[in-house]
Amino acid sequence: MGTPVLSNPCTVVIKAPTSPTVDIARQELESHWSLGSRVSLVLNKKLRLGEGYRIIAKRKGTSYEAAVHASRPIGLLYGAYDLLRMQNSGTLALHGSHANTAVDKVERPVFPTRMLNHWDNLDGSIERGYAGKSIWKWEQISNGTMTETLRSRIQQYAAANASLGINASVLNNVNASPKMLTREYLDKVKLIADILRPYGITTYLSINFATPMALGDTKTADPLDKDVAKWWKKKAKEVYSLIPDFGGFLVKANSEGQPGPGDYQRTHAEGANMLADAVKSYGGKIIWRSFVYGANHKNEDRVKQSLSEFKPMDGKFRPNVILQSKNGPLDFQPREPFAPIFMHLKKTPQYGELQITQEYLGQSKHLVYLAPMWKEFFSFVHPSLMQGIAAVANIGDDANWCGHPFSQANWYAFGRLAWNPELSSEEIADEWLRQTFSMPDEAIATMKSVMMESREACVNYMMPLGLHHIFKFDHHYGPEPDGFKADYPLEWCPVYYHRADSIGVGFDRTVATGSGATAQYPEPYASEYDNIATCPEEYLLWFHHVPWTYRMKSGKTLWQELCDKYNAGVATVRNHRYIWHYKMKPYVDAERWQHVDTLLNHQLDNAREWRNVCLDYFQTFSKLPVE
Ligand code: GCW
Repeated sequence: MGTPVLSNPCTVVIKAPTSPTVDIARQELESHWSLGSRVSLVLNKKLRLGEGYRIIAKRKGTSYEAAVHASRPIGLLYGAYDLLRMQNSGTLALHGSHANTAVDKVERPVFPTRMLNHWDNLDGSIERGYAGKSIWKWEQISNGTMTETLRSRIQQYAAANASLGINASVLNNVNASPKMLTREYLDKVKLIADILRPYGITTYLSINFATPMALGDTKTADPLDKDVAKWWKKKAKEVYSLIPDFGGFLVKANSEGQPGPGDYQRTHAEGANMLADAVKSYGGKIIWRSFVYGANHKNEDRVKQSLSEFKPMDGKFRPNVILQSKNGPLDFQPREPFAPIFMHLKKTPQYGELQITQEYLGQSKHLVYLAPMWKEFFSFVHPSLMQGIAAVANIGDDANWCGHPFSQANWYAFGRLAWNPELSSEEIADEWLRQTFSMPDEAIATMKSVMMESREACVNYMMPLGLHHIFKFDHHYGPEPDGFKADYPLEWCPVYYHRADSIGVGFDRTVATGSGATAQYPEPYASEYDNIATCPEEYLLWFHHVPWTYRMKSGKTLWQELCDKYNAGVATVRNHRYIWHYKMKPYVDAERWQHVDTLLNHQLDNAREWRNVCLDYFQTFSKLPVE
């Protein structure tokens, strides 16, 4: 967070027992609070606010009197950061008409678990990482110490997360190396966990299900084998002896080549429960991912498979197993209808999994603000259906953490929505812009609309009207609508998803003539999506194979509408580039202005390429003119 260290630090009055967390809160306020000479931190267990806090601030003459009350130290820290956020975004200010002269508010997080999933590998690379290498420099940790550079970087990471209320972090890739659980690495993890702890962040690890066998300690990884269960119990004991408040394990099993209980004809529940028993006495959790396809239900439409797999297991998991599912039924596409699994499992606690790193949304090269996409998800899947919310991080060792200067807004927005999914995308963008740039109100408003339009623009120039997964193989950056490889699984091939032919385009998922995926939705969605006349047009080609000359609500043909959407996407990016290039220069330092300007030029080229490649390709089927 932003303001410079002050020469006259304010006095922080502390009515709380000393603790490392309270100490951080004090230091942050001493260094950055500039609206008053005194601010109080008051711990009162009777308040029963959990991780929450109450802030009381009043403007008196030329300064504010402010106090944070909480029932736990972490509440004081979160409250301190909120005060700074209000200061740095102008909600509290000594001048100006729109600042509040008095605030009295109580804040409590909506999701108990607010978690980042790093897809970081032990060799420093990051799966789907676009902001440099991993921030965990494993080689800089040895013999119980780490370099000062690393310690300070991890502290900054922890502070940034705590300032948003993020309280859990899975350090390594779900495609996990068995080496993660060796003593060598656990000793290093302990040191990281020690840094994250006072910031309220619980450390978790992803595990490879076959770890005991891969390390040569057992002959099998069969979850019902006694030696295997014993190995995991012993390993859990070791982990908890190093990190007593360790969160637990995140598991990707029998998915995209990862080992799992299915290798031994055991169910996901049998696999998860064996691990759950190993960590239970320590209060540990097993977070089991539902992102499974190409296994037991491989002949089904991919979007149906995870529900088919996991619905019969509802009620069969131990209480400390959580099922984690992506927001959409396929895979982090620019737009997907919500994943129906959240409504079907009644006895299993669930986490939602979002993706901050823009694997399918231009990576760190496109300005795409993701809050509107996540709000769309919450508008279908009520937050009360989930005990937690996780997101695949976009953090790397780039100096600006996230690659694209605007990608930071997505990390920020995830944290804010995990705290309170009722916040609007606009509010969050406004807060972020004011804390990130010093711009006059008009420029803030302009950039806010750029951010707000950016995700829809991306959908439009990449795959409008419900098209999905027409990305280039492997890297998922550019378009490859004709993508087909006979030696690849069909569900990795773009042609499998758009199904363009001389009649029309789109994936028929209706009950009568298609894959029947619409039937996995609860009413009223099932009927609405199943019927071409009532299916929302943004999902049209997701659920229906639609004739090229079909009349859309606008009165245009599908083909014309498709062309218009692609063009609209390009036009929006062109306008964003224009705004940044011609209007924002006075308000942004030269380096960031240049960086964003270059990226927007690149994004515009890419948007044109998407449009041209896709329309040229689809035209070979529609045989209709492109205007
Ligand atoms: O989106 C796909 C990615 C894989 C990823 C996988 C998953 C970690 O392309 O890179 O693997 O999803 O979520 O497991």
